[in-house]
Amino acid sequence: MDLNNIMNDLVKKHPGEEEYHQAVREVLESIEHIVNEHPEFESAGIIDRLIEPDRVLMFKVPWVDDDGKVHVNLGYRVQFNNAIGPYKGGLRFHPSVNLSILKFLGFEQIFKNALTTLPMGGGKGGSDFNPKGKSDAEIMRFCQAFMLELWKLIGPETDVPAGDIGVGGKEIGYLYGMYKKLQREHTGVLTGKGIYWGGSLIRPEATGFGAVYFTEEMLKTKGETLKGKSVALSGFGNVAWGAATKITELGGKVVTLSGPDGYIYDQEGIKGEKIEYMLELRASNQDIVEPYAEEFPDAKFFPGKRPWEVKVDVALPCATQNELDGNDAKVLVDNGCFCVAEGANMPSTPEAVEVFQKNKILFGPAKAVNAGGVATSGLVTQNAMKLAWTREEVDAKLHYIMKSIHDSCVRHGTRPDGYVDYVKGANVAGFLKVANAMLDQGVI
Ligand code: NDP
Ligand code: 2IT
Repeated sequence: MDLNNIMNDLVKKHPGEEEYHQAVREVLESIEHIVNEHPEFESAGIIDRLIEPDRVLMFKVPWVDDDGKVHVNLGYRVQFNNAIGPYKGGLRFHPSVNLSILKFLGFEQIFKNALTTLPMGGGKGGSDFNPKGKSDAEIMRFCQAFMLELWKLIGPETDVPAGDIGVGGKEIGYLYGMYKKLQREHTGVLTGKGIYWGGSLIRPEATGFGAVYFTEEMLKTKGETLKGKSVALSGFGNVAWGAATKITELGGKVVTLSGPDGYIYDQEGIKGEKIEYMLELRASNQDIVEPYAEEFPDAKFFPGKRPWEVKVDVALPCATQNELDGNDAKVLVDNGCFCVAEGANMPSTPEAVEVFQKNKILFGPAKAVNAGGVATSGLVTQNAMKLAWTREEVDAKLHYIMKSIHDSCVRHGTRPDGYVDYVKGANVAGFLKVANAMLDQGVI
């Protein structure tokens, strides 16, 4: 396999789609040796077929605001690969959304979903709609208009969307309501639903909880636990909230959270009512974390800065892609941070990953660390009996899946000197499963 040729071709075909190129390069770099050992992958064109999505669907979403003004946003669904199951992946509503971002997320989702051990393919979708500052009625009208196009493309055995940045339980509710009206049936076509109408307990917490379970497994390999450790978190959304809850429960101390406006440092620890306050911040749709420092005067707000300058033992980036660069990584390592786990998708730049791995600290990549969210969704869609599992049952299954993902990473990523390259481990384990399924199914 000629990595440079493949990448040059991809860049030529899709110029400017940098996040997409970044995600593909990272995977190909770590599976190159496997592909070279398997001539059957080469002759079946597995790599060429894997790096292009099956299809990209794009549509306009016209909607009317509270003042009667008409707006037009772009809507997308990228159905990337369904070798091992129906396309599955979240919807992101954020002004930065474009094809490059959705293709990177859809591509990552293929391997993440394969790692969960459940039969789910990879996809992603969303819109450049900005929920910030919108009324509930506007969000509802937007979701309804979005679903008016999306419903033709999805189905419980075809493609099962869920939430991501800007899409939580509220938006899933509006989207599902419209789907049900158009399709005239209740089906498991979306995950992240409300608990009274088919949703699962623990799903809102699952990504954050799973990320912390994975972190604990990594720490265990060094004879460590989270107890007494200081932790820097970024973001203040769904994933950051779940992670803060579980870290605190396990005896760790979360000292930062962040938003696009800057970060909060709270040396007393972000716990109890302070974690619940994060939900209020998100619900306010204001897009800022500064009010935290007004509510809790022990905390300090650092405008325009990122939390990676704080001295901590463990860091969990939980906001968005490329939010932690090479310099941030150096500062973290110099300050004694020895474990980084990616709650968000691709939050570390390639330079940052290099710094972590060169310094041989524990580094867990997103597709392994944050797979608990989609895994919990997958469990529920499998639960065709429509039984409602208890909190404990879902949590135990989630815990088990995160441990088995960690085992796969160790199996495929341990270097001769004993250092575990979790990036390689996750990529190889996910790739092998998908590539073998594609081989079995012929050229389609
Ligand atoms: P939320 O919308 O609940 O929160 C996202 C957080 O990131 C918010 O604090 C948001 O602030 C912040 N953010 C978004 N863009 C930027 C930016 N450009 N700069 C700084 N901060 C930013 O989303 P989630 O918590 O669900 O998602 C967080 C990350 O986790 C994403 O990378 C997502 O893909 C990933 N993830 C989510 C899963 C899930 O189940 N929800 C599962 C696996 C991964 P604001 O929105 O105000 O800009
Ligand atoms: O990035 C992700 O894994 C998600 N946003 C969750 C996807 C899902 O289908 O639950």
